Amino acid sequence: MTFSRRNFVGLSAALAGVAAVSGRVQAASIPEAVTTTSPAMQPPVMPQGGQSYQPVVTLNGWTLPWRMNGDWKEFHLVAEPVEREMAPGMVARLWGYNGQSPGPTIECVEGDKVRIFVTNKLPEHTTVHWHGLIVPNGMDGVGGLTQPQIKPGQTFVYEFVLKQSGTFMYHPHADEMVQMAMGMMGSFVIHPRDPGLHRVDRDFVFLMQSYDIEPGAAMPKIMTMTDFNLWAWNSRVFPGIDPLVVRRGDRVRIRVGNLTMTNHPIHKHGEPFTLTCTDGGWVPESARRPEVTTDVPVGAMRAVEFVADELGDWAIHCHKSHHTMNAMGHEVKNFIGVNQKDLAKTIRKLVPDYMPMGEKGMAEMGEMEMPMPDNTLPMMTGFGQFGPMEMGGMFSVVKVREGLAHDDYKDPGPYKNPEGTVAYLFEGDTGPAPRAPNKKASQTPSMEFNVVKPGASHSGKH
Ligand SMILES: [Cu+2]
Repeated sequence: MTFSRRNFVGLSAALAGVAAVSGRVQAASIPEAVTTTSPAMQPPVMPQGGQSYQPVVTLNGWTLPWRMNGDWKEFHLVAEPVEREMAPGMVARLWGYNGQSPGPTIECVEGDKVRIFVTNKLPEHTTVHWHGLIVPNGMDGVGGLTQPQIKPGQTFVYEFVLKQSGTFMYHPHADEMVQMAMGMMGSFVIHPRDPGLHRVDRDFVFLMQSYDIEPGAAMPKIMTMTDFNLWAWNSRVFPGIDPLVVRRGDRVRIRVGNLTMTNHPIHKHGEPFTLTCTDGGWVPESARRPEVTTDVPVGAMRAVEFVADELGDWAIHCHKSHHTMNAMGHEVKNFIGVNQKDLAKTIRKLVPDYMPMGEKGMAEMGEMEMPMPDNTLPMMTGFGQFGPMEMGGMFSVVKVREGLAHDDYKDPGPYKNPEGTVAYLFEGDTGPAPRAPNKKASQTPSMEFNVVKPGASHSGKH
């Protein structure tokens, strides 16, 4: 059954008078604010009350439990300062909801009547905007424009009926620059009322953040506009991001939202995917096309789907190479091809354990995991079964395995490649060594240049 707009308007008009009154009476009791301090991925919350859908799994996150009050689904969000482990070895002091940043995922069904209590435990006022949702104007959460701000200590109530299905998010619309830079956001997923529509076997969701946290510090700098040093998925960076574990043959959806200051081309290895949903709704079949990278613009969400046919450990990452690195990236110069031996000797007189870096590229940093100040992460890190991975930031792995239980999201460990299917070292005769440049020949330039002296008349030769 689909929920037609006309039925819907009739229904809500009929209920409007009643709902306005009973809403306030019902809202007199606040549901418990469930909270968590763990960055570990929590199992999905199975549908209740006769509803049917494949629940989403939030990477390194969780789904907010609700209670039924009459026919209203009631949630309680608490905006508050939180501590978030971004990866083992680094904890950030952020702002979020219900103990974590991002906040818990709100998961509903098209047609649900939702009542969301928002308690403000921040030191300043806030609001919540329901990004992409069609709500009455006064529920849109734009501080000053559609409601008074929620002052510290106050609780506000948002009430609306969900008219759409798809992929959405929530975030403050009050002192946005600060509050989003501090990590305040969460996913909002609405399943179609018809459980057969857009059905998948596994459904993942995460939001992207950028932080500027100096090595050794824990608070993000909120004035940064471009030079962020931590690129995060659900306020985690590689190797702290959960793998996306799927069973071979599963139809898989990955929903990604972007609340950073730049776009992120999200790229998956393995098999192509199809863009099926944005925060504006479902993409019509006729407009879908296969891709292996989908760009997620600022302030947008994208959902892609694929059937996981190919077994293995398939990388999924932002294709901007600086976004798959962690902090310390800015001050590093390019030393490729520079012999630093003499320089190193001189510096070691002043700094005994100075080590020159980057002579042959940066890969050696991934291998060594240099000593660092407390509470920061290596720029390039992570180890796979074949060695250092030299990654950070927005990177994870889609792990496709045979015969998993349908609700098994545990990391199955590294993929066991069938014999003879891994790139291997050539051990035969490599033939003559690459020709060394011939001194005599090198005196002749390999390219000809026409030098035109300033002031001299141009010869007209092209
Ligand atoms: Cu990126």
